[in-house]
Amino acid sequence: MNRTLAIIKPDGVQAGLIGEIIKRIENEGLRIVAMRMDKLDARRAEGFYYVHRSKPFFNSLIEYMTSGPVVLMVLQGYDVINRWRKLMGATDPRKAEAGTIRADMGTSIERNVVHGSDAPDSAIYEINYFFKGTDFVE
Ligand code: 3AN
Repeated sequence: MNRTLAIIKPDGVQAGLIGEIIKRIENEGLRIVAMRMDKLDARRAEGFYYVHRSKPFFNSLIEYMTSGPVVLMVLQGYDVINRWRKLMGATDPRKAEAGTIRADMGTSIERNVVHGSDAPDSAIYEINYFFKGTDFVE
């Protein structure tokens, strides 16, 4: 699996960080093979974060993820899941390594600017959740 789902979350779009984040993706040598802006409603956000449905932060997470537009992207490249997660940094911006997107731009463990699939099976689920075959360029 050499593809992963990346999301620029509502706080990132709101703060005008789309360009900076895409620049970091391109500088890393990852290719964007599908991309669109979207505004998630609760049903779609809940389905996407299904694995977190019983967590105490679930309702707040859904409220945040539906609070404004997002940028959905499929990234492609060798070892892309790990490379994108390394660019993002740890979930909690305070614990994220210096120079990562979350350390530089995140404001809390919830409002952490970006999403990336964490494993090959979740990448397949997440990519298919938002994109269909004809959305991809080669
Ligand atoms: P990651 O996005 O680093 O893979 P996950 O999958 O554990 O992290 O969490 C999904 C999203 O849920 C995070 N990006 C964040 O917005 C939110 N989140 C995770 N943990 C917490 C928490 N303890 N409190 C509030 N929100 C959280």
